[in-house]
Amino acid sequence: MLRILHTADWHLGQTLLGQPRHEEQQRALDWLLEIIEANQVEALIVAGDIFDVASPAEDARKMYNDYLAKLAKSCVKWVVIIAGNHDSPRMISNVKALAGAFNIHIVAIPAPAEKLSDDLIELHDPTSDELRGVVAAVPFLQDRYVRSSSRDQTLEDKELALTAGIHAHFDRLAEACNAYPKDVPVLATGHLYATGAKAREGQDNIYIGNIKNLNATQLPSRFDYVALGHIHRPQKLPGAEHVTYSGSLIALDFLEASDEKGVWLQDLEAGKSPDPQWIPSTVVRRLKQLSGTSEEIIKKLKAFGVRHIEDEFTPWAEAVLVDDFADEKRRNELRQAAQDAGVKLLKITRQRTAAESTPLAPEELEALDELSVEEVFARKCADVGIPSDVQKRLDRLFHTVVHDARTGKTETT
Ligand SMILES: [Mn+2]
Repeated sequence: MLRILHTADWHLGQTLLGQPRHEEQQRALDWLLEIIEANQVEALIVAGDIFDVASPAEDARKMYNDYLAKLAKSCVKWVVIIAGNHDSPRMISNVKALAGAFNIHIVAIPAPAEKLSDDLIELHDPTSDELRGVVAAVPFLQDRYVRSSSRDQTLEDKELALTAGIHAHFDRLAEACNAYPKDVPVLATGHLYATGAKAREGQDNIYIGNIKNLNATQLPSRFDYVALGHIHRPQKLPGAEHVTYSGSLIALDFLEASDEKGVWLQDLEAGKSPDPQWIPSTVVRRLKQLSGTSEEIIKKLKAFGVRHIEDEFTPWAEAVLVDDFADEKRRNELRQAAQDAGVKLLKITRQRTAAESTPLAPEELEALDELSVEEVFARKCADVGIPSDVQKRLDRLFHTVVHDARTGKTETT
């Protein structure tokens, strides 16, 4: 039996509407260490997105390095870390050799077919050298690693080739694992979007080449457990309950606030269906979007503040004015009410009414700087008259490009 803990999507260095999350992230990592010690975890799996951006700030890098040092001193015998789409493979591998000396294995770029065994992490007991388990580590698979493209391929052909390439990668790893004795548990870890996974609306940049990239029910049976990252909502996949997402460690934005955060604890035995135990995190900052007229929002702010008056972290809110003006007087009233309620108000926006959202006559043209880039793109597409199925794909591609530009990523997915 091998006791593992599965976490992912730390997004160290993330900020929300300009607010740093450093303190919460540090507390969440400390909590994780407490869970590790309390349960005498043997192997920790971190399924990608260690950092929020490819070039994280200095304090986020320090948090990562310091944490690896703490893990090295903990009861954990092995750590396996893979790169997610937010991570710069080179950046998270900076300490690969040093970490490797402490049984912390970082896999950032998938090994080429002829060196596939590099991505099979053998968990040898540090004392007895007994082989206790194997981890097939699959970092975020960029298009170019799994698919050879040709110019005359249609978009559909490319998507199919990509999915086939990703499955082939997992299949090859499982096949290589057949060399190990049958009683050695094997788990896989990856960072991608599996069919059937429920992502919250609007989580951007989740596809590789626009599609759900993995069919969990078709993964090789040699994998006793599959620890995934990428989707921020924790879940077991329907029809393949040994395939799970741990979700992000803290709620990364207002839309994730209603999801519980935590980690999966799992005692792994070869050939036995796993029954991962969910451990909810106790490190929580309450985030809430409050909408209505300014009067309604003020009431909601008070109730929200009272509910969380004892919380470790000041609750954060975003106010969305509906059917009301967003003049300076109302904004000041909202700010004051938030302050009195012990709530930090990060943003005040106003929802456009249906009448305002209809296309404008030329004489009412808005200034370009009043529109978001998404709005400009949507209107341009509407002008051109693009079929709806093509539009969906275009939207995804556009969001990927905008997201990468905003997060400073140079490699698009
Ligand atoms: Mn992520």
